[in-house]
Amino acid sequence: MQGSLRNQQHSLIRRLATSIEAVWQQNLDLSPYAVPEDLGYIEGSLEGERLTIENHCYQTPQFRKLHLELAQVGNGLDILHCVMFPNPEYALPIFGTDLVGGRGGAISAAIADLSPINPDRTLPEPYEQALSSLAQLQFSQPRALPEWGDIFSDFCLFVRPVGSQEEDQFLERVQEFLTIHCQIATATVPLTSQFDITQVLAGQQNYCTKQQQNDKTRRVLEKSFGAEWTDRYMNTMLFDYVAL
Ligand code: BLA
Repeated sequence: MQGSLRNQQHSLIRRLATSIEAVWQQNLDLSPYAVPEDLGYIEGSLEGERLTIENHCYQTPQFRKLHLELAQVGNGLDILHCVMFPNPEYALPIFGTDLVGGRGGAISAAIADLSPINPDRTLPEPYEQALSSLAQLQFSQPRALPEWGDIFSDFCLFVRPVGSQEEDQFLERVQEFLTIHCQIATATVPLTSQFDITQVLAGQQNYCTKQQQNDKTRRVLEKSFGAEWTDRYMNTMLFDYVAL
């Protein structure tokens, strides 16, 4: 699972990418996922800076799509985006993480969550238990969620990590989220009731339509690829869902 982009990226992004793939490989039964042919490796530059995107996708019995994306805007901005979309037969939360920052400088946004997909926004009991027993962390610059961010759980971590100690802390917490998630997911029994499966699909759809409202992501993509391409990319690659 080697990529060329990550070697040029911010060290926290590089470390997180490597760590995500390691946890996946250790805990899940990965098979290839067919990325639409023109969306695996993408370069664009319309009016502004060159944007390069590298996509890594897998599937497993529990997850219809594991998506790890690395992106680089010009020479300045580095991005890591990762979402694990469960199969609709598994009533699992959606793991997501996003890191955005300048290469030489600081990461301005570091977010990670296991997001509930049921209307009352609670996580399945094994998740509540495991996540509640993690150590309390302190970050000097917590960040506030945008309006569409009501999809995230109470365990959501959203910070601007300052210094290498906070970067390490963020990385470790994401590793903990991921390990807990993979272990619970692989022990979870699939749903059989069509009603329950429909509820899962509705929850996933809500998650995706909210994420599609992130104007900051949209603006970065539009500058290099235009509005039409960005719409397609956000709806088919970043936050696609199985329609009800
Ligand atoms: C913020 N996402 C951002 C920002 C940029 C991007 C430029 C603003 C950074 C800042 O405020 O400091 C850009 N993110 C991208 C691009 C891609 C990307 C271009 O993934 C892909 C090519 N976003 C996600 C996921 C989550 C997420 C999975 O993709 C959460 C699990 C969250 N990103 C997220 C949030 C913000 C953000 C909550 C802050 C939005 C705001 O403050 O309005």
